[in-house]
Amino acid sequence: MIIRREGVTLQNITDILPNFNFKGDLIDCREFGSGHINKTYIATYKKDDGANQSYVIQQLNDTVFKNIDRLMDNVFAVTSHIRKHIKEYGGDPDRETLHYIKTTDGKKFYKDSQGRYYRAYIFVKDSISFDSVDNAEIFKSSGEAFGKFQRLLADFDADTLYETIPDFHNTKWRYDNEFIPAVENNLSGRRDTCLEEIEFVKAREKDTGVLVDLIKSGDLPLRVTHNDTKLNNVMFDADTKRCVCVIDLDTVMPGLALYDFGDSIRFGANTAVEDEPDLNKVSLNLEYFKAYAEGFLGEAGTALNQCEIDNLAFAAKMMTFECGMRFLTDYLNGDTYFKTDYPEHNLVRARDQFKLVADMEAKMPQMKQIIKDITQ
Ligand code: ADP
Ligand code: GN1
Ligand code: MG
Repeated sequence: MIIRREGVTLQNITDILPNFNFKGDLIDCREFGSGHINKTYIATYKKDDGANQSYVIQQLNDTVFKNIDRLMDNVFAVTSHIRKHIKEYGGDPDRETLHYIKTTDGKKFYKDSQGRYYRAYIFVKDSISFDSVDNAEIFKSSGEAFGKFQRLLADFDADTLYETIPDFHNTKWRYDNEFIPAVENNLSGRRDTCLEEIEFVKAREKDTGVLVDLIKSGDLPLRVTHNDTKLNNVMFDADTKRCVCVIDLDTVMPGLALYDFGDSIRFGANTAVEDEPDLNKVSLNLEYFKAYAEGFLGEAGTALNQCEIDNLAFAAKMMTFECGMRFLTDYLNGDTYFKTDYPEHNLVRARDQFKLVADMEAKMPQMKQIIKDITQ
């Protein structure tokens, strides 16, 4: 069984900071953000000219990511590729892509005496992230950001990318090799508390191979994709509420445009948050679905083939199903992967995702019609 290593405390993160090329005097350092994987801090420095500069420091999760060296090579390669394109179209590369800060000895990450990994980047100036969608415009803007991200990487050589998590969105592989063993092994002893949810997943086994089979048959092309397109992985301008920068590049790998579309819908078109315990509040907001589809397809749409377009609505359901299955797997394994705030957290998240899947199944004809109206 994987044991998650304890993260650093605020007290010792300040001991890590001098290993990076930050400018000025440290005036504040605190934990930040609501990601489920890495441990994120924000440190603010007063520079010699009196202005403040904030940096983001992350302790990387090295049980999830097995080769930090190669992962950081990926993110440096991807950000410099995007930076080049941003310069070409006259954008602001320092604000529109992540800007990594190297260590004082010129490395891409710092490893401490206990073997923990850290990286740092400039806090995207005057930006905020959202954990839920406030209005359709915001969600549409995030669709544009992820669509554009995919477009900017269309000429990136996918063969140079290291697969940070193999089979990340291979739902069939996850079903056979993670979910079923988790049910059988029942490591946490919690199986009896989630029999209904286990049945929900098993009843949809045949769906798990649909996208994988379309890759095998050559109908769906692999592209360089983000693979973790939830709303809080994009930074918005604090004033205009327009998207500025796509972040969290740890899972940029060869994948399907459908994964990026589907995962955004899973998170942002839910009428409730991902871990809402009151399932009456969970449903698919069709207005948000339409807004995101317009934004995403407006930027990336012309590159998509008919098979990709035909499967957009199904992919939204599949990414929601896969994520629910991963939460349930983690609950059965004893919470070894996702950060949790209380013992039932992963089960609550899984139930929320499955309620959303059921609602998407009921609304599938409307979802398909919306895509048709946009693309015809
Ligand atoms: P995780 O993999 O744990 O999700 P992220 O890289 O997404 O980690 O970071 C967690 C949160 O920290 C983000 O949702 C965002 O709010 C904030 N964040 C990360 N990087 C930056 C940045 N460069 N500028 C501003 N905020 C950031
Ligand atoms: C994780 O890192 P974060 O919080 O952005 C996870 C995604 C899940 C998501 C569910 C590397 O994303 O795959 O969809 O939680 N990231 C990884 O909220 O497993
Ligand atoms: Mg994140």
